Amino acid sequence: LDAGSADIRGDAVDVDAPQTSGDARVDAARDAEVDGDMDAPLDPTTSACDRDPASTSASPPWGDPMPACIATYDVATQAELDARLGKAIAGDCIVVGDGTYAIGALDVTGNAARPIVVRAQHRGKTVIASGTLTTSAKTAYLVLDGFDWTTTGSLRIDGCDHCRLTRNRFRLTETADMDWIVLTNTNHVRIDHNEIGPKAHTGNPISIFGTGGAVARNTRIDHNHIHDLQTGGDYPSKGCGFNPGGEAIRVGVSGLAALSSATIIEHNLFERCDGDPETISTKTSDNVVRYNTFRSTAGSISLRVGDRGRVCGNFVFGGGKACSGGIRLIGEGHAVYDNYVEGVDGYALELHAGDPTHPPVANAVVVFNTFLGGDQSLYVGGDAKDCVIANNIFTAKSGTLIRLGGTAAPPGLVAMANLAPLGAAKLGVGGAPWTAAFLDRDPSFVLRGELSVLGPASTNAIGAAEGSYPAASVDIDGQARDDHPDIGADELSTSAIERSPLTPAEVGPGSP
Ligand SMILES: [Ca+2]
Ligand SMILES: [Ca+2]
Repeated sequence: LDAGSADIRGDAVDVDAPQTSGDARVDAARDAEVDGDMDAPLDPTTSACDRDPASTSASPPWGDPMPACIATYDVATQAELDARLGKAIAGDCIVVGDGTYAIGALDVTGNAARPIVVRAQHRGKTVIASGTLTTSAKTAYLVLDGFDWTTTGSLRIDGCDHCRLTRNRFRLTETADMDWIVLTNTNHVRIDHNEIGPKAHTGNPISIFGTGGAVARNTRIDHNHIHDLQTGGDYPSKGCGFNPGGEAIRVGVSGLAALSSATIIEHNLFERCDGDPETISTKTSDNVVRYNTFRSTAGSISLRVGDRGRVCGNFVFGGGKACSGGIRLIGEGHAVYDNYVEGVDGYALELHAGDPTHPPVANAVVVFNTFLGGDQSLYVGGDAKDCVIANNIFTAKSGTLIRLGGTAAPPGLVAMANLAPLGAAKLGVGGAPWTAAFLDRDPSFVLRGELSVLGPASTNAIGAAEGSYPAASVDIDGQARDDHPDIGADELSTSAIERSPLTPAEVGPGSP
């Protein structure tokens, strides 16, 4: 897809950015963005999980549905493709025949009503076998749909406004460590319904990055199947992957932590993502990680630095894998609710004390989760400040259920109405507030599919929640909590189940 032509800009006035902006819908969208940028971020402790960060004004996700093509062109050779891209204007759909192609600079400008769509004629049979995709600030509303990416290059998406990578397969050819898809200076990019992996070398399949004091914003990463990330490295004594820089998705770097990137990571399936102890690492603010499923993955959801994150409605099945973990929090104002974590090797929940370069967790609200841990379930750092841990279920198979980083309860901790049936484990802490806030009572789970949920006999959990947490208005199933909420991620309800753990058939290029 090497546009490779100097005449893109001069070929048609429609492609020139200022002229394109004459489209009323584009103007409206851009105005809305500017307005959205000026809104204060949502308070994660009071906003429901399905609300987007204030700055992501594109809802529903852009491209659902995709505007119709104004003109459709079939191409079957590299030369035809390059020629057509060289004169692409808003509303063009370019359908690329089976075969092998090269990618390069792609600076084309569509608009909200008339994107430029470059699509494989037969999904997966058009192979991007060489080259590196680059874009510039001129690129807007470009859609790449259905390609099989095997190139040794990468995707350097810079400056795109509303670009979309959809229903592709990414299995890039690696000869060294490399990031695959890197976003810089973008706004409203969507990466959806792709298959990503396997990946054998260190580096991020998806990196939300920034330059010059800015970070890519309002990215939506949804319905992808991300799997089989490398297991190299030498994590001490565990035999599992540990190569810093191998996160499945990395959002920012520490120097960008104060910036709002408002990334939404939702409805993705992660399987065997073993490249880094952090499967997802967010290093910016106002990010949302929701409704994803993680299986047999040697890492955790880590809000590594940055504030006001939301982690809600995720299913994590560690399968006992070494170095699998649940949710780790550092930074201020995070909200964690409606998550189901089971069978992880590390902590199911970690409220981190921070370190010399990362401030400790503060003002986190962790409510209505089910944490079924391995040897240990909950870690609370000594400097964790003013956090709430309420209405959760914690279990550990053995060992100590709770471990403290300090010698006493951290300052300002509000803990209440958690069920912590001990079985063969010890609570690990004593006195206030622990023994009264982590009750050795059986939730009397029943098995529904692979989930341990409440049943009619779950009297210790049903209606036993305390406090008011309006953000957690629906449970892990997407069912509404009633006026007497139940402890844990599940509310016992007869209403329809809206969400379940994801399977490969429900994500990726071939999914509905
Ligand atoms: Ca109830
Ligand atoms: Ca339920």
